[in-house]
Amino acid sequence: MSTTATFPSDFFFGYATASAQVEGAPNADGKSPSIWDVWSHDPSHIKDGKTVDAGTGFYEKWREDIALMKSYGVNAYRMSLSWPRIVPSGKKGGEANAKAIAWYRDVLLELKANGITPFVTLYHWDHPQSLQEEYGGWLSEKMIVDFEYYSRVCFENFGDLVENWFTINEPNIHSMHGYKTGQQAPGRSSDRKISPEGDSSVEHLVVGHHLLLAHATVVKMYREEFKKGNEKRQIALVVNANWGEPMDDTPESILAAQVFFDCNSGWFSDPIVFGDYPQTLKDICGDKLPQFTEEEKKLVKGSTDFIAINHYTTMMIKKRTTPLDPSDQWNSFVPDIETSFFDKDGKEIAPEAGLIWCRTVPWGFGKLLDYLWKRYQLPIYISENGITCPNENDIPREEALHDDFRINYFTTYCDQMALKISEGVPIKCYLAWAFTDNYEWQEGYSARFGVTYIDYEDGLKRYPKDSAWALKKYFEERTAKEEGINDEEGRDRRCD
Ligand code: PNW
Repeated sequence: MSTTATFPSDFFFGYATASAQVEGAPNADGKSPSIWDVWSHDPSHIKDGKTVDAGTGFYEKWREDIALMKSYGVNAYRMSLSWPRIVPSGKKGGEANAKAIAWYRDVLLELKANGITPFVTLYHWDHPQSLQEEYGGWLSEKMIVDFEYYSRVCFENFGDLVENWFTINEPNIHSMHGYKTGQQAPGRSSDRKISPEGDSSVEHLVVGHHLLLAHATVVKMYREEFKKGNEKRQIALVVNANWGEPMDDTPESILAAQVFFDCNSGWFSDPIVFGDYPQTLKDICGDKLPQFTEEEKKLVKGSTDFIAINHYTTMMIKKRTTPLDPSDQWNSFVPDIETSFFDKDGKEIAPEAGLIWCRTVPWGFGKLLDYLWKRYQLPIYISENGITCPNENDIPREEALHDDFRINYFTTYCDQMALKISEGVPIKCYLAWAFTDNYEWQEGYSARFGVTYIDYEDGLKRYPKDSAWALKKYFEERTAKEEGINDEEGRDRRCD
């Protein structure tokens, strides 16, 4: 056994995607429309004016994709299930769609046959449009009952093939962009240029509250009825966690950075570990923030088996001194803090990438990992991490395949993770975003996060980027082999 290896032999390495972003086939086999199917059909909502209809064609190309994934040396894959595919009516008691269930089972069996462990998200932002129309989606607590039913259908039909479940992806981003900034489906906002309906002062808080209760309700059901003493079966909430570094060492900046964490990530990760919202969030939101009853606190507290985070970037934080730009997605929630990619001396902390909100700041990832471990004392799973390269969508394919910018991002971020593991932080899993380029929500297909290039002009053909091979080599060189097994077999066994 290698003694210098950084990652233990049971470490999970792989890629992530989400149903709405890759599957395509919006009407196949009895699927009903999701909020993204409907919302993306208004071209004014999407940067390149394109709909989610095609995705990457995963619904057809899944077998080819799993073979490609396998060639990238992974032992894990994170995917999500489509609620409108599995329960087309969306509703409690609604018929479970046998064709959709059979399709997902085929995918899961193919993963298993290739030694790839599935991590399955129940909800990655694509609920049935009918629930949005009937009662406003997550604005209503009726959604909790319907989500519990849909989740039960999933546990009953896939429970034998899946041990690692995620309930909901990034409730913080979904609440903010779906119901405050209005940049993502269902696109509600107070800004009447964007949305005919919505109240940005409160809806995201109500939605967040219902998402937390829905998550906790499903975790309780899973633990009571489906875990069945099998310690390998686990379930968690996926929280988006960027790092906010104080601009300087003044108490104002240190407090501002704490407020940044509490109001973005702590909003969800505090309740599921400690049973209540962070005090800073309560102070800032006042009576707009719903309160948990004593019973709800008990339900929510401890409702995650580990800390799952999607981490993308780091920003410098200080108390606000300039007028607020209402379109600023981070600052609009917490008006009295300012975020920046420039330090106190005006120096850029990292060069621009392909999208304005994400830059390569690996040291911030290290600080976040320390902070999460200190605060929550639970194992950590990285459920997404990735970047777009500058101009990636504007250059010819041949050039885009040489994505050194992304290789630098992945390897420097993984080095931070390795360092923290060596210091004793229990990090168990690294799932990079994304396996392929895909539908990047309000950016359409114009932002490419994949380690696989998709040629949208030519039959959705797949081309591995250099980063796919670089990350494969990175983990091959640093992962311990199982004792008593030679190298090649050791890697195979690791996937069982
Ligand atoms: C995540 N931010 O969203 C989602 O889980 C994915 O579906 C998405 O494709 C991916 O990250 C890339 O965007 C995020 O502003 C949206 O920091 C916004 C942010 C982070 C993640």
